[in-house]
Amino acid sequence: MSTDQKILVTSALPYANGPIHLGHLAGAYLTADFYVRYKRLTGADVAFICGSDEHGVAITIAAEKAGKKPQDIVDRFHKMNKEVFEEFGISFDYYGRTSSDTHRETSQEFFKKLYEQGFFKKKVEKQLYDPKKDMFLPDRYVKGTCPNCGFEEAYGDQCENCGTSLSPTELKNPVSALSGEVPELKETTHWYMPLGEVQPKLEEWVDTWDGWKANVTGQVRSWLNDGLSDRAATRDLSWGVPVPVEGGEGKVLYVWFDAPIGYISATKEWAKASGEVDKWKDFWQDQNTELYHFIGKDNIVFHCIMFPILLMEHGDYVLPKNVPANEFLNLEGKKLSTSRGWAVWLHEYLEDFKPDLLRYALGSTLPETKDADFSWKEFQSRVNNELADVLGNFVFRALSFTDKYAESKVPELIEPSDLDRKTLQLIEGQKDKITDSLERFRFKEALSETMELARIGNRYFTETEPWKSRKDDPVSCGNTLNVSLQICAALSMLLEPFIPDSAAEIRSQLSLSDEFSWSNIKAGILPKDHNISTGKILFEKIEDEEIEAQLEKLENRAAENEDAVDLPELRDNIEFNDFMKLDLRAGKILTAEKIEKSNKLLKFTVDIGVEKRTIVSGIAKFYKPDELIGKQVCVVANLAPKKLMGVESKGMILMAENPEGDLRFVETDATPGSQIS
Ligand code: B3M
Ligand code: ZN
Repeated sequence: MSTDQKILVTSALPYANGPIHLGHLAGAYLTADFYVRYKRLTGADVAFICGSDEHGVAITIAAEKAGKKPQDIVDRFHKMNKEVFEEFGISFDYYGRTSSDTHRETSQEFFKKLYEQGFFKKKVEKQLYDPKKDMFLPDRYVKGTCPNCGFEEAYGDQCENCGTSLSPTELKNPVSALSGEVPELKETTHWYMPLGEVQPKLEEWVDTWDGWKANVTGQVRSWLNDGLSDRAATRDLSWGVPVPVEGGEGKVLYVWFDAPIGYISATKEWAKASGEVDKWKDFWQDQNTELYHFIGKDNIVFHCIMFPILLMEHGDYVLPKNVPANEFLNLEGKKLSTSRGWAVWLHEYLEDFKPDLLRYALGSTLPETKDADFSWKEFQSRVNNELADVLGNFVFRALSFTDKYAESKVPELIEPSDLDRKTLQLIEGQKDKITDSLERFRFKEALSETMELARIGNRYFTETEPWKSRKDDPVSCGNTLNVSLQICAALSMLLEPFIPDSAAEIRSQLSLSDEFSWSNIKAGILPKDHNISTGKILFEKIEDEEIEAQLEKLENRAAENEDAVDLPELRDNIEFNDFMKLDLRAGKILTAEKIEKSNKLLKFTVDIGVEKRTIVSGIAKFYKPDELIGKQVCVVANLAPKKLMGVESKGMILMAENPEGDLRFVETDATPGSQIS
């Protein structure tokens, strides 16, 4: 049943820095899976590619917060996210990761080719720098006010409020996300993508777009109207794909340069794993391939402007045929927020409910053209009033009636009435509507037209009253069962893209094979005398208590997070010998004074028994010098000396950081000089 049509579908590579939640699903994964499952049934040759985005500041910041190495973070969440997608039935053909060798090679090759073609502009520019942390502050290492919409929590690479992609220096009132300090400017060299120069070429392509969603074209047109500017393709960071050209030492590719190339590297790995090493080329380099990127709206600029420019400049690859981006999903009327605990995590959902229930409920509330809201009450009513009362009820009625009164066989259709015939025609009528909606990426509509067929079946069954005709008009009763069962059979296939487990269950109750194609779906799937099995309840109703428990879980977590107790995770174990290398001593502060020209540093003389030490500490924000004299503190006595604002500091006074970010002394009443162990 294979056609020549090659379709490459990608879903945004989620950062491997946290678990998957409902917002992710509604943005880039569920609709892609609907589409892919449908396309596979049409016989198209489909590759559905995704994977973990394991680079960028989103990862290093998460690692720093957790007191772990970036590799540990990405290993953990790559595994977890891959598994949860699988459990939820997102049918990727391959789930890669951007820390793989193939990816490093592919993205370096890509960069080098553009470099050799003279695409990049090398520039020495001043960039934001955190002197306290001794590092540049690319992307999310800086927060500030968006110059475009005034949102105060914008990141250095993008404003999540209005979607604009930004450079750190464009932010108003920038602060370092690491230290909270106002950054300095320092010179550094980078390779820039001259997006403005290639804008005319991009515009030519944008003009050919056909059938793209208004929310996508609208955003893109507005950026093009503002004019594109140069964007750095490299960063001063140590985590990422090393810049493979001279002068690139110590620098890595910008995460939004390498991540989309991750789609290509994952396709390569998939081809290799399938034993046909070159198969990836059929998908990326054959101009007849249809490439679709499924993403959330915050990724539009990268998939519709930046990555296409890179693909065009490289020249060997196809461009996307469509980017059906979704808007945002809210939760119970509020913006989803992982840090505030306002989210439903997919792995937690799966502990309580089956995948299909959420696939249906979320599929019915997709933020396709505007932001949408998920609520647990609506989830319950979709499951109870639609899945259970309409679909489940209809299939159960048709099958159990056949089981009881027609020896579990499909009765022959004999001289069907007008209503019988019209109802049979509606199967194909609905199928055409569903197909049309799917082709136009209108998934909510496609799903509701599918459920409409179950409604049609239910109404028809009620109207023809087989429980009456059974006694006085057995032929008409047989026709009712035939038509109803044909609807069930069509539903068991039409539902496959949306709720695959339930669709398979209906097919199994109807003794239908799982091997079928979209073109098989028609009015008379079941031949007369086809044996069916006993109808079983497809969907249990969800009780109010179950929904209240979910709401309570959500509220409780939000309340816990309200005080922002953002405690770092425990660090990895160390050996006792490593601990013994520390020389910790009890000390007593003898003098304390401010260091001029610094609003952070205090200079102390500390008696540590064996000697008196000068120690500089960055706690001026939290204490006045006078209140510190006589304080008995803990000191790291063998820390290598370091000069701070011209003063040599010999040792460190131990401080504990409160969740609010205040520093507090670790005090002791031991005699100065006592060893702490
Ligand atoms: N990881 C951003 C995000 O999760 C990013 C997507 C990459 S797609 C190539 O929003
Ligand atoms: Zn903004």
